[in-house]
Amino acid sequence: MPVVQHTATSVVTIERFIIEEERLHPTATGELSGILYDIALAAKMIANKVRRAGLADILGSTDSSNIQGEIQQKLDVFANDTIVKAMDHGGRLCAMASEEEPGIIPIPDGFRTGKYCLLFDPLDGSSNIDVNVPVGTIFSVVQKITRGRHGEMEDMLQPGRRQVAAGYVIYGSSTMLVYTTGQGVHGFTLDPSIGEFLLSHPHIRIPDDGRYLSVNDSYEAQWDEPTKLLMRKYRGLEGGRKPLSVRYVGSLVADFHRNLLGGGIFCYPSNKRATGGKLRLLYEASPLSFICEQAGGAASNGVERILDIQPSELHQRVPLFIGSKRDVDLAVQTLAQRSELVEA
Ligand code: P6P
Repeated sequence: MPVVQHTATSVVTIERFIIEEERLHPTATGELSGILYDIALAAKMIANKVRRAGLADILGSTDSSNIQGEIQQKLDVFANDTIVKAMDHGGRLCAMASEEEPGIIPIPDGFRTGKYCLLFDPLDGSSNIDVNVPVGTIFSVVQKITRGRHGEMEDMLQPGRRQVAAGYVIYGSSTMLVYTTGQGVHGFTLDPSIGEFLLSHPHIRIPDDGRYLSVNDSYEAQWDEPTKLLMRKYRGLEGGRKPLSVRYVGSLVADFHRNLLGGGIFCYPSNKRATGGKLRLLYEASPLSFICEQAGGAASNGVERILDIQPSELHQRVPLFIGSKRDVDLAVQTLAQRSELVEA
């Protein structure tokens, strides 16, 4: 199926790109396009708030009685509510799930429902806002598999390979929306002067020859021996590989986005205190893994492909090794020693 051909010099809004992509699918109903439009709208509203978070103290008198700390603490709640309000009445969704809410977010009675479910982390890494580190929104779209109008837990607990769309917004030096619908990965940069996301990174491919290693090695004492060996290999201390440069800002979307463009690997291994890892499967690891694979990379929990994991709980955590395929393969190969140690 031919993909939409644009270059970085084409002036293409995300709305136009979505329509052109939709035309490549004769059976498309436009519902998925509508979801992507609404996510872009919510992203603009969140970007507007995040961009001014540091000024809340000054703007508090004009903006509201909020003080900086209060707005910062509430930014992830604001982001959550903005997405829910932008998405709940469009008639394309049958349910939502958010990192901010314990259970399924139903579509209110009186609103039309659709055939898709949206799972999202409204503002990942929000604790970084007060030190001006980029934060992000991550989203995943799956098709309803149960009968009836409203989404159920079974609709949410689908393996990542069943996603129909996934993306993230990074609120950094510029605001970018990066998404895939299975036809490659495309990035759009917000031009705040006209309030439009413009195509800036068509057909993103992750470099095979990775440059970066992103890992919080303050947990080294908590890692098992194969994990410690793997990090020594990435650093060129073992196995003769060219050492990777360590870059870690502690904000998943920022670390992932840099490695997607520059090549390399992001690792959040299991450790003695977080035996199942820290990051969430359904609305963090799974959508980023769909994007990474569509860009030519790979993603694993150290044993199996992230997109093949059958979820059992809405907020379940997972160890994550995601990035350039060669670097992920090295993780799986090195961590396989765990089973050898167990069998020995
Ligand atoms: P640690 C932010 O709190 C977050 O959820 C991700 O954005 C980030 O990758 C990770 O946690 C950082 O965790 O344990 O290194 O502080």
